[in-house]
Amino acid sequence: MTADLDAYWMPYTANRQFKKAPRLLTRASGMHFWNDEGRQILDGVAGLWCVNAGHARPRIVQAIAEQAAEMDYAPPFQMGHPKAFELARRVADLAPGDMNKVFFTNSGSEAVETALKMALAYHRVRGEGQRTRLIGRERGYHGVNFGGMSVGGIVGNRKMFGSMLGGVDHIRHTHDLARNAFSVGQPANGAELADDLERLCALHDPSTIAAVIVEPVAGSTGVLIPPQGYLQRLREICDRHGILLIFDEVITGFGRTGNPFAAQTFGVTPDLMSCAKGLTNGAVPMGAVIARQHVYDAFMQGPEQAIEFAHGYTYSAHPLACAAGLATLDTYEEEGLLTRAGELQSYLAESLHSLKDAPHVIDVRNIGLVGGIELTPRPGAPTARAFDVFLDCYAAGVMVRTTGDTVALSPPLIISREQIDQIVGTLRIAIGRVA
Ligand code: PXG
Ligand code: PLP
Repeated sequence: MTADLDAYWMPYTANRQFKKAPRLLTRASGMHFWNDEGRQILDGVAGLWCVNAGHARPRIVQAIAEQAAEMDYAPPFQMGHPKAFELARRVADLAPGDMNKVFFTNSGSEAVETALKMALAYHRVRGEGQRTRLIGRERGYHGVNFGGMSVGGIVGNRKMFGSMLGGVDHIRHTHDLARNAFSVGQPANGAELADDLERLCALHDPSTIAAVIVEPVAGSTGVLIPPQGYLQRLREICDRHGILLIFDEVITGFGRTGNPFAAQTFGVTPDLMSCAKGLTNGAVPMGAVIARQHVYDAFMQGPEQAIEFAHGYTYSAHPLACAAGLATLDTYEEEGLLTRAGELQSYLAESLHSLKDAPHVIDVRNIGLVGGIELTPRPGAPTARAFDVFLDCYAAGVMVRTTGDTVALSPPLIISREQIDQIVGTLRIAIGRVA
């Protein structure tokens, strides 16, 4: 097949380089993709952190097909359909504590925008409308829309796009190679970095701060695992000052760290959580914000005919997405996938940390079924070495992902031990081969 590649402006892609040597995927099943030459590729990244149950699971495929025939679309404003309520219930039942209200979006980016707007409106309906400031973290990734980009902290995603949202500030990131390199699981050092939020409280006054948003495990920036005690300390500071805590669980949600949500893995309950990706196993775009009861309750006042939260998307709770979500949660439950990362975590850790002595490797990080291998940048050409590792692995039939000079792994939760060996073995050869 020689497709005309010209018209498609590809997202987050080196378009000219790609179109000279395209990598076209044409089929997927279980743990594998196949490309346009019929070559099989082991998926080490669950597509893009989303296909947690593996590809083209029959139950999910069938649910989508049946729903498309039964009711393709239903308007979500002032109307409902049964599967939206059922999926919200099922998601709420997986979430920790009293996080039991679910607002649907169509992506992680939209979930983030929704959570930030909920936080601002929450304070306003409670008579604290002066809390307008949003706090993110350096190196954070919260999608690509204006709010998420503004609270995000990856310079390459920000620098081209003007002044962004006003009234945003950032706490320090937690990456600390000097103290924490090659930590297995959560690093021991760095809980005190959460105190950086106190610095911003002192600078701006806490009464001006609406919310703090962090990824429990930062994925996009290169897999940063929270230091022991760090998230607890962030929660305490938020509580002390009446600030809402938002966990962006777009990659950590739905089993990635060994529990339905990372909030449960780390024992810290936020006020709002954004999620997406694994919610529908990546099969139909969908995201969600999960809110604690007190957040929802704050909105439920005033006249009953009034719309409480002036926000929503044409495709919120889309029937195909809801059908895919329900079939996905059934699949996770039947196969015990939401806790499987916990069972495989030590196997993955041991396998990954064996790369410690490979050339260029300056750190190995892991939690659940997430791995990060950080390489020394090639002098004068940051990111090039890791990208060459990616290309080498792809040629050898394994798909990994790179961001900066870190190779990231996040395989489907159905992965076998042999397939972990295959990924790490392929990586070892690739890392040895690149200059
Ligand atoms: N928040 C977090 C924490 C994410 O990881 C988003 C929001 C945005 O979701 P959508 O569905 O709008 O893309 C994400 C997405 C990578 C990578 O290389 C990760 C994401 C997206 C693209 C690349 O790790 N995560
Ligand atoms: N732009 C215009 C002109 C619209 O009419 C709408 C929705 O009605 C949107 C943007 C938002 O689209 P969506 O609800 O799919 O996010």
